[in-house]
Amino acid sequence: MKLYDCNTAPSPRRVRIFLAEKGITLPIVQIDLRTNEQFSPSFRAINPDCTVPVLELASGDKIADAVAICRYLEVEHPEPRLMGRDALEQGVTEAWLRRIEVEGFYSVMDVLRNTSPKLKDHALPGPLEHEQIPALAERGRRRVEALFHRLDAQLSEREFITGPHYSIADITGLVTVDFARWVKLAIPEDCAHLRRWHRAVSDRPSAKA
Ligand SMILES: N[C@@H](CCC(=O)N[C@@H](CS)C(=O)NCC(=O)O)C(=O)O
Repeated sequence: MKLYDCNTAPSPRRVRIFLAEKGITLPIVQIDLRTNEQFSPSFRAINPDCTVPVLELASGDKIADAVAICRYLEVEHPEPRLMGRDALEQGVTEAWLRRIEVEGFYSVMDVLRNTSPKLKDHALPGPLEHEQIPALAERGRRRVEALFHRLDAQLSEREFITGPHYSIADITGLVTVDFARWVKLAIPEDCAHLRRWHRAVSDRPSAKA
């Protein structure tokens, strides 16, 4: 089993933190997104979507999606549980994971990809060209700010996003907050609970992954 990664990119960082929390080490192959290695014929053969992360299994099967990789690893290496310990926790964790991903992670991506001159005509990852739409960047900023306040309220009564246990929702939350700095979106001053949580999850050894 090996992981195709890019050590500066946020999507594979979600998997690296998940692996670190599970105590799993894997051979890692770096794909350099800065030099567009993701579009090389050799990497296209591994993932025609031209994105990282990709988990390649000993069988040759490949999983080319961060959350799908985590789900596979959760089944193969159940402890510690990061996606919920029973049906209710699994449902709640999935709901927060998707909220943070859609309203946070993908909104930061909308801001970055619809404003960066380097990504002109590449407003979405992948091999197809997509023009930049500046209004999506504006909407993305508003969605991220709203999510930060929503998370602050959630964390006012809980140690972690879904309750007393650290989960994949915290991993995606951490990666989203750190990714938001790329577009100069910081945790708002009035979000004390979100700040407290961000300090705590950043102090975990896995955050260095
Ligand atoms: N659905 C994929 C998307 C991953 C993704 O967008 N990865 C980015 C890095 S954060 C990428 O590979 N971008 C390549 C590019 O911008 O051309 C997942 O969540 O795993």
